[in-house]
Amino acid sequence: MTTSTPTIFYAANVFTSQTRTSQKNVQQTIKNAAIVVENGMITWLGIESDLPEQMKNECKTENEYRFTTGWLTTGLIDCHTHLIYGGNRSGEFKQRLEGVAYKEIARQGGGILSTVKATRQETEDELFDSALKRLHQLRSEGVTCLEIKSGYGLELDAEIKMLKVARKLAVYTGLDIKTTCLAAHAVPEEYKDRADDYIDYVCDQILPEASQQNLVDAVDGFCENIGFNTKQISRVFDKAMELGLPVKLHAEQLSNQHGASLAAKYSALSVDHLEYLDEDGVSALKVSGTVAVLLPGAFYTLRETQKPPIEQLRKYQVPIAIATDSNPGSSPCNSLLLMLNMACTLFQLTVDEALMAVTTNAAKALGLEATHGQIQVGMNADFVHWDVKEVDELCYYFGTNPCTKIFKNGEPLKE
Ligand code: DI6
Ligand code: FE
Repeated sequence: MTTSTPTIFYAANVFTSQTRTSQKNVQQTIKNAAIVVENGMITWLGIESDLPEQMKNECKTENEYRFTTGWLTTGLIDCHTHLIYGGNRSGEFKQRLEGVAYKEIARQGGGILSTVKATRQETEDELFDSALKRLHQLRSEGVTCLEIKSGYGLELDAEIKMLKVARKLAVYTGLDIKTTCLAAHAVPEEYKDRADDYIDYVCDQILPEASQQNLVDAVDGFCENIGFNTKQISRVFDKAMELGLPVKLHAEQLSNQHGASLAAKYSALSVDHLEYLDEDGVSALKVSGTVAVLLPGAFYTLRETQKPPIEQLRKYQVPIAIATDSNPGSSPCNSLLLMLNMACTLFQLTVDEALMAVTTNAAKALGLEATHGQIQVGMNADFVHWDVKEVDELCYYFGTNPCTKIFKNGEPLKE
């Protein structure tokens, strides 16, 4: 990379998302701040009056941004999405309104499997186009980094197709996208009643090929009585370890299968959903340093009444992230800001917890904590400017988008 002249961001208010610890110099908010960016990275951060004259002089005026009102935060991170899929499931939405349960629809071959059918039929270009629209919605609210899962292919070619689309979206948009292979999402029709054989196929063919083509950054599974049991998931995880890939897990969403404890044994980056997580599971997460990802959109859509064990997660100091779970079944939602509001209102997260949950902790859920999720020296210069008086308003409003400007690696984001 060539050395460029520095860019300086002046902002009336900065929320840094730095993790509060006993050590000094952790500033979560800075008034009258200056941030110096070189080669896409933050090289100086502090109050404007402390900015060395020499740095100020090195910077050309065209390389200066000044925000005299509002708040600057780091780019938001959506650490759990199923953004790529064919069709939609509004028909099932109507069935659910008439009282048919999500699990029942899945058992009748609808649910995930109906999206699998639609996804297999679409071309790479078709999938790219619909996912790009959803990605634009996320981005318009300040998302600069996200995760995208496969899992609606459930056969080698279709899983590879989805993962390729995810890689292409990253190149096309310039956003940071982590891909996750979720081949162990459901048992496809052609393996009906042969879940173990399907797991053989996932381990022997899908994962090695996806990894070989460098299409996958992590491996996920759906541990549930309508998904896979812990024995089957551990076979998938063993394969992931062999391929040198980190793991995550859809765990305790509809029942307690003790998937979180299993995932912790494999030092999972995250376990996600967690409504039915118990204290043993929470303490296992503490030991492994795994992030608990909460998905209020799925909780809301399925009209779940059991909340994730927030108090216990706090007690054990397990980092909490929030994501959209954007998918056509349980969370047809492309708004991370709405998830912030829902996590506060439905799960009683504090505003501070919620903001950390879509920045610092979401970065950790993707293994990106060294470079993403905070405004701090040494981190990527991904910034969002918000037209709000207090940063709390990001959680307070819903159905409102106060984002005015987005910067990726110190550059204004292209439309
Ligand atoms: N849990 C979810 O919420 C998504 N996948 C999963 O394992 C939803 C999948 C879907 O309904 O399409
Ligand atoms: Fe999910």
